[in-house]
Amino acid sequence: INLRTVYAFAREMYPKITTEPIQYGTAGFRGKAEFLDSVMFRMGVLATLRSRFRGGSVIGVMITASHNPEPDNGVKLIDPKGEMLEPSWETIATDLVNVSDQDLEQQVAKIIKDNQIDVASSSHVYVGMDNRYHSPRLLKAVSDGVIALKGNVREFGIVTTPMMHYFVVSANTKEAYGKPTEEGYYKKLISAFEELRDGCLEKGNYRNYLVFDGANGVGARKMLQFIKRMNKSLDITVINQGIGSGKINEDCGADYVKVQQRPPKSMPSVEPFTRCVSVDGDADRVVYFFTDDSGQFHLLDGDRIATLVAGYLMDLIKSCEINLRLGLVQTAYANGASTDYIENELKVPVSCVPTGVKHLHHKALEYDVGIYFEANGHGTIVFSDYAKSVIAQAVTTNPKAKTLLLLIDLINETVGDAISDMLLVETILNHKGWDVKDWISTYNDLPNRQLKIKVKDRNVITTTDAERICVKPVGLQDEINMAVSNYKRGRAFVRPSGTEDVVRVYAEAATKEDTENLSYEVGLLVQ
Ligand code: 16G
Ligand code: ZN
Repeated sequence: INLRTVYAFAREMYPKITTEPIQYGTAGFRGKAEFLDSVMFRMGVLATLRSRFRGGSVIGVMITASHNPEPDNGVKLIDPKGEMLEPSWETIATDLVNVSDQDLEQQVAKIIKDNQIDVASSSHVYVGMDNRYHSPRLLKAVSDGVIALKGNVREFGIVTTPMMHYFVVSANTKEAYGKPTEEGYYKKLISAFEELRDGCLEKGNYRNYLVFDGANGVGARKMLQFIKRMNKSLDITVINQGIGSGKINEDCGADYVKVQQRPPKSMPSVEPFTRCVSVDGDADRVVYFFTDDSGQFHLLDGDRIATLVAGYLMDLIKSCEINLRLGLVQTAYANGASTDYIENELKVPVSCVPTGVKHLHHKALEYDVGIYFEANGHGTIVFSDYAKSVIAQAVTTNPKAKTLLLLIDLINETVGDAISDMLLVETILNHKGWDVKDWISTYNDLPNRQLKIKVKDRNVITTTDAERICVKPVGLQDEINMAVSNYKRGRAFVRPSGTEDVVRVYAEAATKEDTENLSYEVGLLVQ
């Protein structure tokens, strides 16, 4: 490979137009789309090198800015087993993206040398994008980066983030996981879902109807595809389909619903207690909500999904008479009431880790059945190889174990998947004969509030104990403790955001008023 061509190509087609440093953060590179062309080209280059480094395994590249506003875009790399890019390569990525066009050739040579990459070996990169209008342009830049280094690129067009993770895993496991195509993905999920329904569409309080808010993103398009292929096993109205004037994530979607604690602005009027689902712009997060007969809004977020799933799986495992270690992983954002419920009622072990999917996923792998969810609705369930073999064995003696086997197929283990998670929740509610009233009555959420505080340098705040304790600036934690001690069931923490230039404040307490006051007080301490 002639690196000179790479350099010439980059300078001509994808010049770096800003010297503002950019960092590979919790969710890859994010920023205003107009500054990302050179980032994308270089990430195409990096994915090619990463694939060679991993012996030719498929590496995924997803172009999306998830729940960010429409003018933003972003990119993240997916490692061979569907996991997030290895941390040491995050640094390599950051360095590569920040060098000048002049230094690009040298930097690429350095990566090759440092990692002893055989540039003549084969390389495979899969690339997909969300439906932002600038995504196709950025996707071309990634592909050009792959081609510049003579790698193989396969473009998947508009897909959800979890679909990309699925494609990468299926390809790298020789299709044991399913076919690495869009149809393969639909087929895997829909066949498991319909078999789990077993022709029983409604049961007890469970009704088959729901409203799906697609956030004007790719999740809406894919849900329409699901509906076409499903045998009417769910009756779904899709809103915020991304047609017309609606912008991605604007006044709708999982982030809006969760943070604003209200339905999307475009919500049609529906019967009270109708199940509604919101996903984010790239469909890797999901929350449920409903409005009761007095017009009051109720949220069923990631914590609710986690507790529903944990309770159900625990019962199912028990009834199959098998012994598997089940555990749940949360972050500091989990509602205190959900943690109490899991520990004291469900008696499932809970651990708390720092924000970001990679931390949750990693911890969940320590259990036979590891359930992880962020309160914002991102999560999934991972089954160890041991668990899978025990379940497969149990099927021969206990027909109930078949349900577990089908659930494994329904769940996208590689990463949180809004649509797969939704089908899982629908399955559990259907099996239990539950409506949203039954679901929400399992415990009472503590009122909670999140604030964003703009500061000069958010990195002056450092934390420990899964972000629950503030280490620096010295003394701040004592002040937070003082504030918290004045409120019944009070809890609060502060942490620097990994995706925005702000400090985040979280507070919860016994009453709404107390929560408002506590968050305000803690916010003042940070400023
Ligand atoms: C990213 C993370 C998400 C986390 C969020 C926190 C991944 C794939 N995504 O979107 O899990 O909740 O960042 O953002 O890890 P913050 O640091 O700005 O609060
Ligand atoms: Zn997302």
